[in-house]
Amino acid sequence: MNIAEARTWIAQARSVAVLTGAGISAESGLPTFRGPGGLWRNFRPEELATPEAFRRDPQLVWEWYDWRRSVHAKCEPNAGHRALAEFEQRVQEFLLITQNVDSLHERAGSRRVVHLHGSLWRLRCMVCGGEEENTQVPLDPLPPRCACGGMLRPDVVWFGEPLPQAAMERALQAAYSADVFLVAGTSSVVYPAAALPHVAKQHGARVIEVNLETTEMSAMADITLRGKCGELLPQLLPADF
Ligand code: BV8
Ligand code: ZN
Repeated sequence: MNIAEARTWIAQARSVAVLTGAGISAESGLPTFRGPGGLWRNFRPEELATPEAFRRDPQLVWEWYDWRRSVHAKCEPNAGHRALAEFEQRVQEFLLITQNVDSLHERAGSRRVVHLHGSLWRLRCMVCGGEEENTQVPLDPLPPRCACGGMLRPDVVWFGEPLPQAAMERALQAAYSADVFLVAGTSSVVYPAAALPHVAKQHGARVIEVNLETTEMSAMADITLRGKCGELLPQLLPADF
């Protein structure tokens, strides 16, 4: 496993972009989507994280999100999150792009973070569109209500919904200009996020993957590092100036 070569590429890079998925939060105790523990009351995320499911049974979908918020509230960032926060300090041009809806990257100290799929801690009104940060656990009442009386939804991107335009734009710009594109802790099955390393490679980036297992994009990566984010990411840090 060529960690030394990956570390050299990163040390020589002017611009580094990172895409993370649920795997980077696994060591903090958060279940991933498609791994063990990803089910809730035997529902798969694809069955609940949709506008149709919310329209059909907002109470059920809200119970799932309320449960996830309660689990997230007890979790701490891990060494993988902290290593990426360090990257931001040591790499000239750096952007962290995450599919995760948790706030562990920010709590680890990352500032330049793009959330492609929204946030568990932000709610949006179905009537007036108003958005609010809300960290109340458990939520009461459930479903939560807006001051205008409308029902609030989680401000996350459900399957079949477009990603936030500004977030996707920033992520694409970073993919175009990256010398190194690092993909950590994602199964790379969800689009358009999973397209980002391909875009980076087309624009000349070297692609490094960190994952426990082989994924949909392992074959296109220049280096694949098999192991835990919490153990491998700290080993990829460029030396402190
Ligand atoms: C859109 C937010 C269009 C909500 C999420 C057929 C083919 C291709 C695409 C499609 C298709 N049919 C439909 C689509 C499009 C669809 C899609 O990609 N579906 C997939 C399932 C096939 N995409 C969409 O619908 C997107 N929208 O396309 O809109 C459009 C355009 C204009 C106008 C209208 C519409 C929206 C996608 C966003 C969906 N929302 N989440 C919520 O969280 O509740 S997706 C969900 O999956 C999460 O965001 C998650 O981040 C994401 C990806 O999952 P991962 O993060 O990768 O997690 P996973 O469990 O899968 O994998 C974990 C990995 O970590 C594993 O590889 C594991 O080995 C590894 N790991 C575990 N532990 C560790 C580790 N690695 C290292 N260390 C460890 N310790
Ligand atoms: Zn409202």
